[in-house]
Amino acid sequence: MHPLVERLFANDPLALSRLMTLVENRADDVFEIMTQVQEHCGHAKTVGITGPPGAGKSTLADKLIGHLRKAQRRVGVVAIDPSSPFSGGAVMGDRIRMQDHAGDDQVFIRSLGTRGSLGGISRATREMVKLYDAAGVDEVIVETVGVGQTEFHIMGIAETTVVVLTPESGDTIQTMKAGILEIADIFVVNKADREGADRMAHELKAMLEIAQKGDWTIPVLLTQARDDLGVSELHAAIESHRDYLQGEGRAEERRRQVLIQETQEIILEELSKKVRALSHFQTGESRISNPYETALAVLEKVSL
Ligand SMILES: Nc1nc2c(ncn2[C@@H]2O[C@H](COP(=O)(O)OP(=O)(O)O)[C@@H](O)[C@H]2O)c(=O)[nH]1
Ligand SMILES: [Mg+2]
Repeated sequence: MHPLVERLFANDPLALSRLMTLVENRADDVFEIMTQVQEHCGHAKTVGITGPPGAGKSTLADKLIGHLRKAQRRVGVVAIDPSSPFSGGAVMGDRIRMQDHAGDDQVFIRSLGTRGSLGGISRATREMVKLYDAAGVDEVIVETVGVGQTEFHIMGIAETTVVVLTPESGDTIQTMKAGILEIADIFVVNKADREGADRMAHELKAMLEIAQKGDWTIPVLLTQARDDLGVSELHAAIESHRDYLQGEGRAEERRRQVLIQETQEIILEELSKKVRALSHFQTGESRISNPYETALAVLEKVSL
């Protein structure tokens, strides 16, 4: 077994951290590591928190962690930060906003910079969640910034996706109608201390009436994350959504879909590694006259 995986299973937090770094850097031994880690997964619950920058996602996550800790749950956070190309400086703000739990050895927070392809980010995020899971974490929160691109990929990673908006998000909703409806299991209008929160919630509810998503009624909650108002209701809504997923084979069907998606991601990333290893044209050594012919030559070598 990979020595770090052995230490992970022996509850070594330093091993967890080192494995996270290997995953983030897409190290060569990730494939081997994850093959071993996979056997120990399946326990952790996952929540995705997404929405525009500044909506209060990290503040909300921080308060949610507080509620989960009261329920004796071990918590891991993956904060995906597209503004940060390197992990070192990523989500300093988030670290500050989650510092309520800085001294708690049952709370882990990791950031993931988003250089590389969306597919790669999706796989790396999934793998970080699995590392937490195998390390005995009960609840994994995945925070992603954005409306319409990267957050799309927490679909299939998070069982429950919370979309956080604010009273000022009117334009966001207009431009992304279909997109957010597709990903949201729960809506939160945060900063409800500000004017227009009720109107925003009404607008969302009106939209949801037109586009009902199966037999799960998407709740629209008002929160004031900074003051921990409405967060226990959010926690309860997440629990309800989990109960809903358990019903009528939905969890089973979801697992099946996720496994297919994951397998495709792994194949694509491994293939593209092979292609890169085979292709010296990237270094400018060879002259390409016909890109289709060159591509075919490379593909023929890969498909051995
Ligand atoms: N007025 C108000 N501000 C809030 C509330 N929740 C968070 N904030 C502030 O909004 C800013 C952005 O919060 P943050 O959690 O970093 O947002 P993120 O970018 O979505 O993660 C911070 O200054 C928070 O203190 C709230 O309920 N009301
Ligand atoms: Mg944040």
